[in-house]
Amino acid sequence: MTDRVVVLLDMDCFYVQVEERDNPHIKGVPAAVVQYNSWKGGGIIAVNYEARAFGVKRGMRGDEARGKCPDLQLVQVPVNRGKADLTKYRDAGKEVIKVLCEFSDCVERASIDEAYIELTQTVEDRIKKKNGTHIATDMLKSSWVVGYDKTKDGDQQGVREKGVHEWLNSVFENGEDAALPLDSNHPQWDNVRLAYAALICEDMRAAVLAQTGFKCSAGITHNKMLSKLACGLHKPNQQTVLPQDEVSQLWDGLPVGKVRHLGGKLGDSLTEEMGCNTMGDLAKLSLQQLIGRYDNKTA
Ligand code: TTP
Repeated sequence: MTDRVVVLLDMDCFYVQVEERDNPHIKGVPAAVVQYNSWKGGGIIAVNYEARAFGVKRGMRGDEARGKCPDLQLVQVPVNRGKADLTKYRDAGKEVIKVLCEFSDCVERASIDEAYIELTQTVEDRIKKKNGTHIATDMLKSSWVVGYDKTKDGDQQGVREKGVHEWLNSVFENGEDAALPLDSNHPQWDNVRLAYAALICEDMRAAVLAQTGFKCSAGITHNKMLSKLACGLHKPNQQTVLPQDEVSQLWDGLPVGKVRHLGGKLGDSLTEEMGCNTMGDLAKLSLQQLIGRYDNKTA
């Protein structure tokens, strides 16, 4: 199940970033985008991270949010013939996709502000090209590795860097300075590919920033479901690697509904009928048990 390397890239507070690019005076200050209906200050649909620090959340009315953050800048979604006009956000999303296509032939747009990027081939090509070169901690400047990312309050960046360093040391047998295990039968081969994917993803996110002005976060794993999950673990403007050997530990404490496709009725049914509260519970069920309850494809 680890033959592929897939990235999910998700723009940070996307509509606000688009508005910030058009109105630089709101950059770096608390800001939110509201729906065209201006009742009670409008319904908030996107919030930047500066405003989130004050407790401003999607779904609040603008007036309520200003109660939490008096200096909050509110920007209205453009309106055309009485309806929200999302053209500028869609166009901005297309700009990002164009950059991503420079890094892979296989990019799937998943929503207005996120895309899956199949990096399997790109990674293999880069490993061949870099034959024998290692990846140093400081090449992964905004990367986190699940299982090596336990932070209490305090020096987040210090913890991040230490975690990346430890992980790279475990992947490249003799430390970062070792030659790469280039053999695909090597026990660390999957992690070598993830490390290279992280390196490419750092470049890809830097290219998105340079060419569009937008910041984003990413998840790097062997499949779409895990990449989507990993992406949400460290935001904004960060990327998270989830090595396959760390998945079961992550699963144990993770409610089923947090995972892609399991947030709705299917997740409810898994909890109520199959007794799965966490992904760990779900992982203990056999495929046969799931086929006994759901159709083959769902199982
Ligand atoms: P999201 O990616 O869900 O959120 P976000 O980009 O604002 O913030 P984050 O950094 O947490 O990823 O949504 C992308 C955009 O889609 C968002 O900026 C506004 C729009 N949107 C809506 O209009 N209504 C909604 O209910 C949601 C979830 C998003």
